Amino acid sequence: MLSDALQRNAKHEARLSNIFGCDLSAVNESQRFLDFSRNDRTSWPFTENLYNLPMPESKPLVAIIMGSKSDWDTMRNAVETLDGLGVPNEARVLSAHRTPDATAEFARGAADRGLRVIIAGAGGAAHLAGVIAAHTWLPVLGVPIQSKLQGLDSLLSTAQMPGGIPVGTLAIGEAGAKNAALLAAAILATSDDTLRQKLEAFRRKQSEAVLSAKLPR
Ligand code: RP5
Repeated sequence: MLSDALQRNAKHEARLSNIFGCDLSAVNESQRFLDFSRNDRTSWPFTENLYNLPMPESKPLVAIIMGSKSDWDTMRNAVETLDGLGVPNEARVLSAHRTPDATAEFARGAADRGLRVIIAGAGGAAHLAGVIAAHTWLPVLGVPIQSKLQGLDSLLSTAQMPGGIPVGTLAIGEAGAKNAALLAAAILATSDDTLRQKLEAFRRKQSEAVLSAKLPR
């Protein structure tokens, strides 16, 4: 059973290393013992730990909303990045035009449910992030999804909010989803030292990976 859990963790780490663009095993290894010795299992970066114990439910701090199930391949980068940093999150599909009432209801109740940052990804005439931002004071980060117009329509619809209701807009596509998660984590890290240390460790590993890159020649 332990070896199964180890294998699953190794697979998970390999997938996250791919997303983060560097080898996270060293970061995770030291963090694992730090977290476990502090009994701080809310920041455990995996849904299952080495002892195959289920994670306790922790209240989501970040919501990842997407306009359609077809956005998942992009937005999963945000979810997996937050998971990798141990940030409790929830993800769901809500559409500003197909489910307008449910979208407004979600946004109005988000802060009271304990959410602290909302990430919204949408494509085309992408008004989802702006509509959500209109109904909450929480910071809203927008991810323009690749579209038939290469995501330029999504980028402009998300970024070009008239003054008064801000949407912090990231890059088009996967990089934007990943950066939205890193930015959400940075916002939370202003009042969470453990998370700040994880972000700093991630930056160090990323720099090391760049400096030790071997070119194919
Ligand atoms: C938007 O329309 C979604 O965010 C998605 O990017 C785009 C296309 O949606 P589907 O027609 O694939 O559901 O609302």
